[in-house]
Amino acid sequence: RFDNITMAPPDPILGVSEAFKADTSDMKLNLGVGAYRTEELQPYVLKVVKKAENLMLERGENKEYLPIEGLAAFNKATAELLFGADNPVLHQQRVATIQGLSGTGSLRVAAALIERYFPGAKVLISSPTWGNHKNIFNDARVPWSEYRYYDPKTVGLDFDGMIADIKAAPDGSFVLLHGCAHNPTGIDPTPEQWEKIADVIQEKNHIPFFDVAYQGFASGSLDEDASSVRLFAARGMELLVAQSYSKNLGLYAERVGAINVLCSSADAAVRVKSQLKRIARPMYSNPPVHGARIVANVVGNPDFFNEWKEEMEMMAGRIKSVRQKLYNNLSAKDKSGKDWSFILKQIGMFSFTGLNKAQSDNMTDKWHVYMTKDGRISLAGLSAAKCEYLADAIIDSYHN
Ligand code: PLP
Ligand code: TYF
Repeated sequence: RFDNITMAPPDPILGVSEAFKADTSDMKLNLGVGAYRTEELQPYVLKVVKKAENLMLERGENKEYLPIEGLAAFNKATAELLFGADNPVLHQQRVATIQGLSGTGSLRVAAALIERYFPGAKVLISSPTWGNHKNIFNDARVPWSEYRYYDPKTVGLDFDGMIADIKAAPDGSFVLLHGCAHNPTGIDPTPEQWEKIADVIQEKNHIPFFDVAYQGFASGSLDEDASSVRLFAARGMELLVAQSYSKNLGLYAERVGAINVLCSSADAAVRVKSQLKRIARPMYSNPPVHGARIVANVVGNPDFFNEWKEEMEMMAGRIKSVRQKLYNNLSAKDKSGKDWSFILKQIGMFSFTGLNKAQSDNMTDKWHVYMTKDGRISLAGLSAAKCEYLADAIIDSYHN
């Protein structure tokens, strides 16, 4: 009976926010969850989102159910943002797109598709990766294994290890790739490395599976951040993409995202879409409308679209500026001669500091800096005013 159910462990990322709330220190700083904060460390609703919502309210749109595949205008907009509106794969109607419950829900539906139509196929995931990836594939009963990604010696990419592990996997595996701004390391392959990754995946008949949770947030440019996916698509490969609007439009709680399956023909795309709908129906029937309408309105209106891009650049720019400021403080204050330049090489919301678990515990226990125990800090939760304090905390934790 229910009495026999044991306690589940807390989420290693979202659990950090719970611990932060309970801390009464004035110095406390939440660098756990990847959520954008203003310089005042407050949550931020994009101005363009408020404008779109006002417009929606004025229009008095209804709350009828969406179809299983979601809002048509959203699905069109999201595939165009990802592939580029003039990409031949769209004109050829080779992409099956359905709206999903943000990045997580989209990954889960894609995982169910793999489980159903590729029985026994393995998903290769990077080591390390976003903590929820393993949960998603475990729950979908999709076997997975890890490929090398992070090299602690260089605090950079273990490119040779990555390639070797992708080569060693059984032919026809799925390779989960972070489209841009790898979570948690902030380390992305270079364009030349992406080409080599595509070579090996093609050679091995693997299927790339992109998780795109930060489009526009890494470089500040939507197109540049989609270049990895577009490079694979241009090679004529089939691929899967899960998209999220949590970060780039700040729609975290609205749960808006999409599953895209690039197929080899328009006919296959129609069939795949019918099966995606079949998977979604008994899971949640149909997705929520509000966030999808916001995306469709923002992308569909040139003024709004430009405003969105400006706000994304502003957010990405603020993160870059605290990244630089943190580096400056670390370099100036640390007398050990340690090279901190890896911090500047990382991109996106996060920085992988290289702090181990005991050092990360020191950050929290002594300095009230909340972060995940793998040494990741969310720079989106850091203000310019707190950079010096954070540098002191990191240096103290490193050398103790
Ligand atoms: N994938 C990665 C790599 C992430 O960092 C996140 C978190 O933002 C997600 C997927 C999905 O998040 P959400 O379900 O909020 O879209
Ligand atoms: O890695 C992060 O911080 C974000 C947010 O279960 C997040 O991706 C974290 C945990 C989670 C869902 C989202």
